[in-house]
Amino acid sequence: MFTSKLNSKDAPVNVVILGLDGAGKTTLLNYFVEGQATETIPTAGTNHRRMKIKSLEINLIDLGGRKAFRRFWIKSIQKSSFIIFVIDAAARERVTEANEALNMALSHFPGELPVLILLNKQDLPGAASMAEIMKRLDLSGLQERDWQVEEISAIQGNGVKRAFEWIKKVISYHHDTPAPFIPKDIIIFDRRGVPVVIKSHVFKEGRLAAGFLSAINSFVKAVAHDQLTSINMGKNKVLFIHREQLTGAIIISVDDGEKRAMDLLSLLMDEIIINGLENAEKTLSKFIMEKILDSKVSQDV
Ligand code: G3D
Ligand code: MG
Repeated sequence: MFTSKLNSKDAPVNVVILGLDGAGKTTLLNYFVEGQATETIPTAGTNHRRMKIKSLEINLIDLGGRKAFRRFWIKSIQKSSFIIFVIDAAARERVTEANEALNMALSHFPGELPVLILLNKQDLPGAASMAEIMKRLDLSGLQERDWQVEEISAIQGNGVKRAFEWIKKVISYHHDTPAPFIPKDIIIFDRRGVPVVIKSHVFKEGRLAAGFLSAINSFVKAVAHDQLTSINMGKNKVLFIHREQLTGAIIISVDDGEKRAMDLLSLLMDEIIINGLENAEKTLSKFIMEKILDSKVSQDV
């Protein structure tokens, strides 16, 4: 879910900053955005700030932390992909209350989304250590997540850069999913080595030079089918799968991942076998639309 939220490339990523009133949320937000602490007044509504991490728009939302406001957190939490939870480490008497607020927040936050807990006000002499606070927090809501705890001072900026680096890392990690993988061609041969269906024919792309095609063709005919698993041809690589009298060939660039290609081809061959050879062309077109191209591209084809 995190991945899908972050993959909607046009939409900014919402990061919500939560914590009790006075924990230092607004001070932190200002530090993130301006690189220094600026004076804050207690936040009654919300503060929104935009920033960019690489090409990604980040929408930072700082919500009022007073008890009466906490039920308004839920809507923002549900729209967010990342929670930053700020705890005033110098307010030992409020750690239990902070823990309750944290768990309330987590109960509305999908279980695979990341959480950063910041133990703020480390500049104050009486601030509790990470070990002390961790002992008092119920962290069961974090089990399956990417999560991290950092000690910071939002006023002096200590630890803020480190915390921000973690946010950046997690957000870019989830965002930098590989580009859609589009093989150069897919050819399914029958047991005599005759092509049953070819992707570039289905889409009239004509990407494969005729010579290249016939070379693959002769390879398949010449070599005992089930022994042939891959050949390199210049910048291209052809991978083969043999199944139930059919040979599937997928042509990729030598830089492409073989596993992805083999998984794709294997899936396609299963579908072609299930739907019958006579429907191979239809099965291939549908497969390309649904499994290879995204819906926008497929409309253009
Ligand atoms: P909130 O947005 O979570 O409610 P604020 O909290 O950012 O408004 O901060 C509440 C108070 O804590 C502010 O002081 C702020 O200066 C102070 N504060 C925030 N971060 C730190 C920190 O790291 N160290 C110290 N010592 N103080 C911090 P005032 O006096 O304006 O109420
Ligand atoms: Mg505030």
